[in-house]
Order: sequence, then C-alpha cells, then structure tokens
Amino acid sequence: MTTLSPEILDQLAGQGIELPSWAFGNSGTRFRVWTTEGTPRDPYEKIADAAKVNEYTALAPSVALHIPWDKVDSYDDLRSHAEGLGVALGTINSNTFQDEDYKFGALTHHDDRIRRKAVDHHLECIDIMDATGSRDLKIWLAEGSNYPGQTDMRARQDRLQDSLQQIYDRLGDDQRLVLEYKFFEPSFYHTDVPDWGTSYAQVASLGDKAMVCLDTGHHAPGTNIEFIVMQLLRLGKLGSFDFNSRFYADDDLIVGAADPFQLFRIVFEVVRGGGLNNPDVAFMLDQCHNVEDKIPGQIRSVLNVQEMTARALLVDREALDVAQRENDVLAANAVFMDAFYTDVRPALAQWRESRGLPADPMAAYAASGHQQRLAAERVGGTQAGWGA
Ligand code: PSV
Ligand code: MN
Repeated sequence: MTTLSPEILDQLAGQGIELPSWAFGNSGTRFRVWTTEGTPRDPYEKIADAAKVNEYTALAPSVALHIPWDKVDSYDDLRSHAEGLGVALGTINSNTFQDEDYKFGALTHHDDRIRRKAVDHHLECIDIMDATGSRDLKIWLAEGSNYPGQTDMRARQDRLQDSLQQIYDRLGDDQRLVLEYKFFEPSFYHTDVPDWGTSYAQVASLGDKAMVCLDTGHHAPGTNIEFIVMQLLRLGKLGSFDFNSRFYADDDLIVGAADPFQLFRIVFEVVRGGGLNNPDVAFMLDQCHNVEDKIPGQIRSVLNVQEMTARALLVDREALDVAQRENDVLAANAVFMDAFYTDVRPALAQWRESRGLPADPMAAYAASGHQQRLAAERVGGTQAGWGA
C-alpha cells in the first residue's frame, strides 16, 4: 500500500472545500428538473445537508449561498444555525440572470435604471456578507448578445468597469470580489466576461480585493485549464475555483468524474504555484445533482478533490526538476504519471480512521439510513430547486 508522508497528511488535513447550497436542491436541464425524496425545502435544510457532508469527510467547512435563492428573514439566525452544525456561511453569489429587467444585460446595461438596480443588488449582497461573516462576493454575469451587431461590445465593457468599481468601493477591508468568466451561455454570440483575460483585465483595474474565479466547466473543449491556473497564480489573481466536470458544455457534473487526470493536472499547478491551503485561493464546488442523491453526490465530489490532491502532492518534484532540466521528456512525463496512477485510496481510508472519520464515507453514509430518514421527515412544503 502506498503510504502518505506526515507532510502530505498535514497538507491534506488543512484542506477545505466550500459546498454550494444549490447542489442540495432539485435540478435538471431545460428539459426537466427531477425530484428526489428528502430534498431540502429551505436554506436551513440545505445547510443541514451540507453539514452532513462535512460530518462524514471533515472536508467541507463552509457553504456558499446564492441570493435571492437563499434569502431568509434573519442572516444572523442562519449563521447561528450553520455554526451550530459545525459549518460557516461562505461565498455570497449574486444573481442577475433571472429577472425580466436583465434580459439585455445588468451590470452592462445601457439603461441607467436597470444598471443601478443590478449594482444595488450587489450592494445588498455585501450587506448580507456583513451579517453572515462571508468574505467573498462572487459575480457571474449572464450578459452578452446573440447576434453580431446586436450591441456595442466596447461600451458594455466600459459600463461593466464602472459598475464593478461601484461594487468594489463598498467592500469592507476583509472582503473580496471574485469575477467568474464563462465563454458562452446563455448568450451565444458574445459574452461580456468570456475568459480569464477579460476577468483579469476587469479585476486588475479595481484593486487588490478583486480576483478571478475559475469555474472548471466554463472553457471550450480542449482548453489547457491548468495553464490558466498557473498564470493566475503567477499573477496573484486566482481568487477561487468553482469545481465541477463537463463532457460537452456547462454540465455541472461531479468534479473529477469526467476527467480525473485533468483535475490532477489542475491541482498539481495549484500545489506548484503555492495555492494549496492558501487562504487567498478558495476551493469551491459549483455542481448540481440531477439524477443522483445530493448528499452522497457531494461526499463523492469532495473525496475526488482530496484524492487528486493527495496524488498531486505525491509528484516527486526533485526528480521532475532534474528530468526537466535535462530535457528528458519521457522521464519527466513518467514522474508525473507515476503520481497520477498511484492509488491513494487505501492510505486515505486508514488516515481517516485514525482521525475518527469513517474509512469509507460513501459506504458509511449509505449505511447510516440518513437518506431514508430525510425522505420520511421532509414531507410537505415545496422542495428547493436549482434556482430557489
Ligand atoms: C454559471 O454557469 C455558474 O457557474 C455561476 O457560478 C452561477 O452562480 C452558478 O453557475 C449557479 O447558477
Ligand atoms: Mn460557477
């Protein structure tokens, strides 16, 4: 059995992955949103489910909220509820993609009233952050256009800069703004923040408290995402990850499920660039579980990240360095692949047990009967869904 050194175990012990509240709601595609028994009916139940994931893995100490989906009367109360269950409230996600006013843009809109409304929504999100104790405001914008000539792309960038500046100016000393990019959807001809370069250009001109958020599902097929990770770390602007997997588009599937090697390569660059367990670089999931149960779906996800982190930490950096300097292409590749092919699961299971955690969190959760209890208890009310 491969053993993991105390140094590697120390690094793994420090790992925390934020869960998205929306992963616990029902979700699907534009064709159908599926339901599962025991789905939460409000933000309190979503947080209780996220806390379960942490209980079984010790990997998920915080939960991200989406506003307005997770609006509650008292954020102080929601915060106490979370803390009572051993988790913190994390990133606040704004939402400018479901209001009729935003059909042609929000932070980029040419109509001052609509742009003001979108900026104000973000200021409200920062008020919520003050109450929840959240550090990060995550902004993803659905805006863009569908047809060439439809809009003035240049003027939209200028308005975006002005809107972001107004939001940035309201941030507290310990708060940050992370700007997420996405190359397409729901706009198809042009997107106002399509790539890391645009996000970087926008946040760089705001200041130190503005960073880029990299969602692994938001790139064209074949993109070398680990290169982007390397570059943003090099520039000191990688604020956070939204982890998930894609086969075709923005699939939001379980991280590491479609291409574990890609996840390994990404985490290797995080380690290489000093981003692991670095408070400046938040690890988050941004996923939906359309057909599988959500709590075990999230347990599987954080375990995938942990397993690939362990493998990335196993890369023999000295041997890699020597091979690279000698231009020994095959040796360098072999060092890299040796780590990737190492099965760390038995060592991780043993280590979990030594920390009072289940050796196999998936099996332990399945055997606990918790899923069946939720199904029996959570009857009546309206199940939360992606988008509420
Ligand atoms: C958009 O596709 C996105 O990745 C953003 O992070 C949103 O906040 C999230 O999905 C949920 O809609
Ligand atoms: Mn995302």
